[in-house]
Amino acid sequence: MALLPILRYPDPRLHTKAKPVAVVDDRIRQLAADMAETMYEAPGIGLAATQVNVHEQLIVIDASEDKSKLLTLINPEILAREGECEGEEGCLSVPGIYETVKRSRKVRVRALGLDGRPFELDAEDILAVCVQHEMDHLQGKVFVEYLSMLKQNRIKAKLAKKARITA
Ligand code: GNR
Ligand code: NI
Repeated sequence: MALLPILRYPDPRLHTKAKPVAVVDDRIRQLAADMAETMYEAPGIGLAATQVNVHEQLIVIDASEDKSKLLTLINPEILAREGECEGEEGCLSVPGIYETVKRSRKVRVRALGLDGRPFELDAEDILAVCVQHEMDHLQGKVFVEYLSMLKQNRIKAKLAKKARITA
């Protein structure tokens, strides 16, 4: 097990489009375990491989209250969407920033599990939001890109200032 460093916005590597995982092997299972450890330690409710600078389609999510429902989604695809919702989002790659984003309220997702077999997941509310947020990461998209340019520039300035203080 290992904690992995998380890329911080506006790192250009966060805009890399992830490739599908070709084979679900021990390398992928090790990466998923390290990502889960990193997510729980952060703490966060999801983590995409993009955020740890691995550009393959792998995400881990645990949106449960008691952190007992770890989900690993490999090569996820959205099969159906229903409804709309707006909620505040945060991101481990954009620390301290919380902004409202519009998402589908329900999604049906197909993915491969750690055993390499396909499964389907019906997600709603926070779990559905998290799946969409993580799948955006795999496409190279960070949630702040839904905001106005003005807001994006303010966020960049705020993070740059904070980085100067912590450095
Ligand atoms: O920990 C996280 N919380 C969160 C809250 C609202 C909407 C999305 C998220 S995902 C985020 C972890 C993260 O950055 N995943 O990419
Ligand atoms: Ni994120």
